[in-house]
Amino acid sequence: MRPPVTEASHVGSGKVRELYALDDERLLLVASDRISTFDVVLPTEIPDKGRVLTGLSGFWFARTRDLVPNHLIALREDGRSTECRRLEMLPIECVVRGYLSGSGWKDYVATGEVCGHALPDGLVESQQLPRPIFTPATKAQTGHDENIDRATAAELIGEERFDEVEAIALALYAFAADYAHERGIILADTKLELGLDDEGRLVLGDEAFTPDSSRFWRADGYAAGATPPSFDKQFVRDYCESLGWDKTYPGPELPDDVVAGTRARYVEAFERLTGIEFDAYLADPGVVLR
Ligand code: PZK
Repeated sequence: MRPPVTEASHVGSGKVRELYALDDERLLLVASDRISTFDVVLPTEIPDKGRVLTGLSGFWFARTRDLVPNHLIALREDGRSTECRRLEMLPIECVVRGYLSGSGWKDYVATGEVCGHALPDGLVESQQLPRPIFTPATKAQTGHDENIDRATAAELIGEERFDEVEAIALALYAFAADYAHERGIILADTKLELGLDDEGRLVLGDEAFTPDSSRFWRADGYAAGATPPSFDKQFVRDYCESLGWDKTYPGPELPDDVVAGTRARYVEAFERLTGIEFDAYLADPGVVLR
């Protein structure tokens, strides 16, 4: 992706995002339109996907700042770039699960527990948990993050910090999951990234409550006992499955109807959650912050 400003130096890449340094205190987080499925970034982009994710993150940052401060300084006019405060990121992924899916479901089937949380017998895939649980993970440089228990996470960040992080992550999830549920979307789980500012205070960073960092399911039609369709990526997954692709690099090009249908799902998620027309966001990204 073209560097956003000539003075900014590239400091990192995610699968679908780039990070640039603006100065000693500030970073620029740029969300591309790339999409990944089955852990592979596809050669075809979804127009405006990065803007949807950036707008959603901004929306949530503006509405959760009384729960925990966040790194957002400003949204750029391009709608896909976030100026943010530079933090010292914690070395764990802060995952909260309200439903039993993905690696949480796998761990439960294997051990009856997730990250040391003993769960009732007889739960089925995608079932709502008795209460949301904090299920931290390591940050893998390559491959998959590994779920870890309280003791392992506390070795990395300390016991006191662990308790603080767990309480904040659960409060953020409860807020966003309730908000989303009122708008017909189940927030099955979410991954948050917290860091410390220069005074050692916890600050929410990265992206928050986007379809790339969370599992979104449609509330109508939700049923436990199977894998609910992904709100955003289901057309892409179905198309990829129909090809018999082996899920190794490179992934397939997507046909126009799959691209259009997927873009529509991202825009629908944005509009349902924010109550703001996506065109209004494109005209002025600041609308999500008010
Ligand atoms: C930071 N990442 C992950 C995200 C990438 C990499 N506010 C911050 N301060 C310091 N570091 C980070 C952040 C944030 N957010 C985030 N790595 C470092 C990441 C997107 C693209 F290349």
